[in-house]
Amino acid sequence: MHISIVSVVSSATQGANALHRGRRGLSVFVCLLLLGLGGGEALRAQEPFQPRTFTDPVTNTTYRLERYLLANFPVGMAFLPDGTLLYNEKTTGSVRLVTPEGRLQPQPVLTLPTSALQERGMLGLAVDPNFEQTRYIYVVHTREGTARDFPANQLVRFRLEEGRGVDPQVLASYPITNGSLLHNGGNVHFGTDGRLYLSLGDYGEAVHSQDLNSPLGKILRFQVTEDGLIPAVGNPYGDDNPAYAIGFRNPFDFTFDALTGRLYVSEVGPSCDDEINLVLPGFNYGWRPDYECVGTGLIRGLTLYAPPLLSFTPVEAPTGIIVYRGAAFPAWQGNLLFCNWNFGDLRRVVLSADGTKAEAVHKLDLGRVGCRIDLVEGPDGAIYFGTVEAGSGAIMRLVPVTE
Ligand SMILES: [Ca+2]
Ligand SMILES: [Ca+2]
Repeated sequence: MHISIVSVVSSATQGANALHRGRRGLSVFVCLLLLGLGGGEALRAQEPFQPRTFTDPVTNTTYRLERYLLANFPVGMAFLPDGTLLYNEKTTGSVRLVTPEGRLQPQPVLTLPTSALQERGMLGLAVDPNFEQTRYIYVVHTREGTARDFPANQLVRFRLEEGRGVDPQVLASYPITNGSLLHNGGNVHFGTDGRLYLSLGDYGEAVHSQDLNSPLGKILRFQVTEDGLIPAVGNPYGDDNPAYAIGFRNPFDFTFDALTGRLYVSEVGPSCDDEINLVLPGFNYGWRPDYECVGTGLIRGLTLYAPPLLSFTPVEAPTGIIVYRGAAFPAWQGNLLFCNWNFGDLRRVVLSADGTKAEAVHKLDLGRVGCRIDLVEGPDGAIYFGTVEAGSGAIMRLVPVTE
């Protein structure tokens, strides 16, 4: 890495507030990374975790919080159809495999040389919708810069063969020409339409978010072919433009409701206006230079502006997000669940029947454990999430308690 903080600061254009927030984000991140390396914390991580039982008072749902396994900064997770769990280690560039019985495969599936400073790293992870035929897995990671090339966020596809990742292929590469360490976005998921969606942050320059010729600050939609990616037919800004929705700052994660196909995104705002958005094709989500905090109000002068479902000030940095459709917690069916980096809260949002409004926001008690990063529903309906406490981190899960 040859990027200095000074160059990041001088290249950022979105004002003092955003910079302030960027620095604060950095210090939290660095502190947690240091905690991960600390001997005392690492020792504590070796102690068995005592499962705890909690009750959601609103739905009278009782759940047990368990530690599934210790894991190093598990920022992306995805289950295979057979119950195998794959997860990304943000800082090492590795993809790891956990058998359906819960045993970690000693060898990583794959390790890609990765720049993991601040918000960079091995980030997004997705399983091909036809995995049983194709064996394809997709990841988004930040490739180091070289003497000739800028660092870049890359979408890489590989085949999973007997626990190993083979034939990695770079499908898309988005160079970080300003050297920014922040706002990578960097998540990948497949829609219920079978298309591949990718989120990219603004790399610290809000002007990209409104520029239809830039992939940054967008949610992109592609059709996957044997050879690679092409913009999906029917995309709202033209068949040759991958942009699906614009005006994002740092869309950290997104999810599709398996029942309705609706797309929801967690969007990390500046020193105000962290958001959960319902994403519709061709709509503008408002992030731009000289952004002023509006909460759920309207922004003048933008066509097709879509206000968020939820807006948070003071900010909490929303991260992993799902719409729960499992059988294990019937009372939470169709609820939107998301975590936040700043406080480690797991929030449960009751959506309107058509999924277009948030009717209530609750918090699920996790004791002192923080739900900091990714969140997925297991094939058993249990809810899995990544934390960075207890040394370098762990994958925790909520399982139902029935008398
Ligand atoms: Ca917005
Ligand atoms: Ca996710």
